[in-house]
Amino acid sequence: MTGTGHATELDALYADLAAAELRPLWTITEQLLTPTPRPRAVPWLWPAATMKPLARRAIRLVPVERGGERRVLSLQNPGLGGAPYAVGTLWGAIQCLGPHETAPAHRHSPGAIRFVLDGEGVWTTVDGDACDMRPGDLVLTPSMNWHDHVNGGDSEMFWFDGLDLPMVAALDGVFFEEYPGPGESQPEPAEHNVSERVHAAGTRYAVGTTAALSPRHSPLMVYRWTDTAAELDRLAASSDEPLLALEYVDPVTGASVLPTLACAVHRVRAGRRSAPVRRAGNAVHVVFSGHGSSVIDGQRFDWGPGDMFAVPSWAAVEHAAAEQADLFVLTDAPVLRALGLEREQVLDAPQAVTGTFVPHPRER
Ligand code: 1HN
Repeated sequence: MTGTGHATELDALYADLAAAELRPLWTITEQLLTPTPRPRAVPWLWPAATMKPLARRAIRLVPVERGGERRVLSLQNPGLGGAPYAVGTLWGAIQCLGPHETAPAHRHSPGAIRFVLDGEGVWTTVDGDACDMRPGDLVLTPSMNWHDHVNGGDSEMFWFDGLDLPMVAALDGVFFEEYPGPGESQPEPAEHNVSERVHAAGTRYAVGTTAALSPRHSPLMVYRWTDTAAELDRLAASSDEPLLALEYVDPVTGASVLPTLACAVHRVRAGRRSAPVRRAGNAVHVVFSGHGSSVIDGQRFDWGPGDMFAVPSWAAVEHAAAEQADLFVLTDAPVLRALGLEREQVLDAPQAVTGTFVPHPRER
């Protein structure tokens, strides 16, 4: 009798708690305090063979205009319940501009990076500095810097966009403004690539992923692939590691390129396999060159140039390539480091492969 009375009273308590918008922790402790991170985002790969034909159709059918602002196809991780994010903390996308198109100038509190995939003729003007974009270049558009993209050439251009938008949105810190003009884009300056002329002599690369922290962004807005490749070659000459990791850094402070985002290139050496590692924090990888495969939490992902893949927090990841491969890697590492949340675990044996990722059907 007491039992039933107690049960009835307990049911009433839960009903009254719910009605009062109160939630008892003891019923949800295990889902909140997981032993290790349990990201909702899943390991996923978006093949270039799927994305590029769709981007070309969008070039044909959808003009770039004020309001829509950009022709951008976001990587929408199927684990995130319809949020247009590659992983919980990072926006990733393919952006394209057709010949002689312009994407209008605007600025916003989320910071962004561009990693150029292919084409030629586009420059991004960042607070008045026109930065020419060529394949393999990294271009920064930091928080609240005006930016527009101008295709002054006759070819299509494709690049990867990475933003800290999900983090800024989670902090309820999103601000956005259209460029007040005159005109929809910033005036083209007589001289391009000014930040490069001033800052490109400094040290722009750091080995590994241990850049300093800074609340400021790098004053250098463009990191050239020719310089990145030369630095990778130098590193390769003095290291026997299967994976060479180079982080792009602020040439003045040695910090990550943006306060919220770290950018790196990982070169997987021909015929080598990297050690499996787990890291707290999310990552998006963009294949710049080479073919290979990555094992992410036991699943094999085969990749080639232009493919993009998501590595959610604490997923075990290792890369292998028959030929030399260069991967551009975007992470939220500076935020985790700033908050003392950085963690890494190197596994001592290669993962058992339990399946192979099959992407959605390709365009024909
Ligand atoms: C943005 O401003 C750009 O300027 C690209 O190219 C992608 C994704 C979300 C919000 C703003 C750009 C974006 C974006």
